[in-house]
Amino acid sequence: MIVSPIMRLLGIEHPILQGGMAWVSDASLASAVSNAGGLGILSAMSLRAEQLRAEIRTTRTLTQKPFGVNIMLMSPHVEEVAQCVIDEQVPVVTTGAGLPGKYMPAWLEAGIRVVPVVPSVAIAKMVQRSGASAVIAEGGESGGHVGDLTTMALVPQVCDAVDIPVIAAGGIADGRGMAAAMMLGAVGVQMGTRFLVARECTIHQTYKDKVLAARDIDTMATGRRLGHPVRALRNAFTQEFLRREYDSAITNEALEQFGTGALRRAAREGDDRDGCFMAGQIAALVRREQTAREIIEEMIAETEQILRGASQWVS
Ligand code: TUI
Repeated sequence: MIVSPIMRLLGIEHPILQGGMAWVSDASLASAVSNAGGLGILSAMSLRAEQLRAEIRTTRTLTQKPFGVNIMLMSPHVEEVAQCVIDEQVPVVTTGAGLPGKYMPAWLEAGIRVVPVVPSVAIAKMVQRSGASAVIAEGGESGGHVGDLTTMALVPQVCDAVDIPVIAAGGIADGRGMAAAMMLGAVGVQMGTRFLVARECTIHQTYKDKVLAARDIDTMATGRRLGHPVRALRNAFTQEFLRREYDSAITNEALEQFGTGALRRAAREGDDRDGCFMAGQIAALVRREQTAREIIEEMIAETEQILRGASQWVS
């Protein structure tokens, strides 16, 4: 068993969070992770409040355990989903792709534990001041919307800068990564890419197959020009996006428009020409489909073995 202060804080049995991934993290995946003792997280992505409410209620029929909702702060419906998590008494909210400050007082008032994803020390300090219970320090190895710093550089700097627990994310897919994150000062990990291939993950099989077949150099980040680079598996879509990104005749609005709907096409339709298959740099470490429980139990067993063996380096 691995013991960590976030187990008590979040009401979980293992310090592993499942990332809230748009078009991926639904009631099926989140409930499976929570039932296995981790923290399953639903993605509010660009849902309307009524759609999120339905997903939250479905999750409650599938698990008695705590779960979270990830709110993507660039969503056009952020105001209504921010209220929805209060109405539905969701125990944990994680945020991404922006600053949650505006919503914090109402969430704290409702007794919600807020755990923002942060890409830098400055933002970690800011969310600590506004009442975050913990932070997820996510390095740019991760899939989706990425920050500049690597997990290796970011996690210890965030740990030094804040007094609240730090969870590491980005580039972690096995016990080696989890043990290393704990050596950097993290009290747990959040994983996205490894859970893409969980049996309970409902994405298109083509997406899973692409993750399972990926090599180390098969992801790339596109969209720097727009100020929010996104890491995904290289394919026809990322090639074309990159070409347009370097074409000064194409406006930012047209480039945004080109990206719209691409993640849905990947996750729901398995569209390898026009879909954006977001995944982290450790996709190549993910080699087989397993249940969420198998993933979590294997992670914990490997981490335990590595942490127990760590004293071999000291005489
Ligand atoms: O949010 C993520 N990963 C995501 S969001 C997403 S959907 C999307 N699609 C297209 C463009 C943008 C988003 C796909 N993957 N991870 C958490 C994360 N948060 N990574 C980085 C940040 C972040 C960045 C800036 C958090 C706070 C922040 O504040 C600074 C600011 O200026 O808002």
